[in-house]
Amino acid sequence: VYALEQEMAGRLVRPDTGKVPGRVDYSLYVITGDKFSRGRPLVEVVRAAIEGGATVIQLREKDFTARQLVDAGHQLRRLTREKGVTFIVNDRVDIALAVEADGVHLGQDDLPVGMARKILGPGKIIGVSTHSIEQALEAQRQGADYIGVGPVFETRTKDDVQAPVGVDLVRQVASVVSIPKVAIGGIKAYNVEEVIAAGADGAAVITAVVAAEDISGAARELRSRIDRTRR
Ligand code: 3NM
Repeated sequence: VYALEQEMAGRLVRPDTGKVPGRVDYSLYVITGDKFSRGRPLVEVVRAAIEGGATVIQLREKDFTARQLVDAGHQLRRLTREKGVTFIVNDRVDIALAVEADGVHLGQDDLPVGMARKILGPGKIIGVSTHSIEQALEAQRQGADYIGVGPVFETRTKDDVQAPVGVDLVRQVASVVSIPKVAIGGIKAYNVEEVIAAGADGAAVITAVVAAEDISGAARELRSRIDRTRR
């Protein structure tokens, strides 16, 4: 029985993170945004976010070269591994693999989930940005591990962002989609409880954390409101 248990544990627990896939804590999902961080080094911003309670970190730097992404990715991988935090790379399946990230986050115009899975191999997390019920259901059908739903509120952080979808879309998605869903877009301490109450498994933020003067304090405030509201 012991040997069997060991074998099962070996299959279920990922050797790189010690985490069980599908058992990721999406509560406070912090995305980098170097240009909003007031010149503070990326790795220090992320360190403070984790200290405040971030459970997932996503490297998302649209203006970085591949070389810069690899350098930042290695630093963030080292830090997140040390802290036991999930690490996701935006858009770039190649960079995610190169830096041994836990997974990749894909937009509607990026690689389809199946193709990303084929490249990444088993055991990696694939997230997809969705902006409607149809896209949410399609991402689930394609085998995404989690989805982003947004922009829930008005945000100017993303260049090509669409009109806010509102908390109602989070509620509708939560009622029909069974994979984890993370609300995103304009989420702050004063409105985070609404999205969690609507059924989101977590809140994803850029500026609420990375642009804050007190990064760990901002993360801690969000995290405590999320934990308090979760059903
Ligand atoms: N994706 P902030 S909204 C990166 O709707 C991103 O898919 C969105 O930044 C989506 O927390 C968004 O500063 C920007 O509003 C989130």
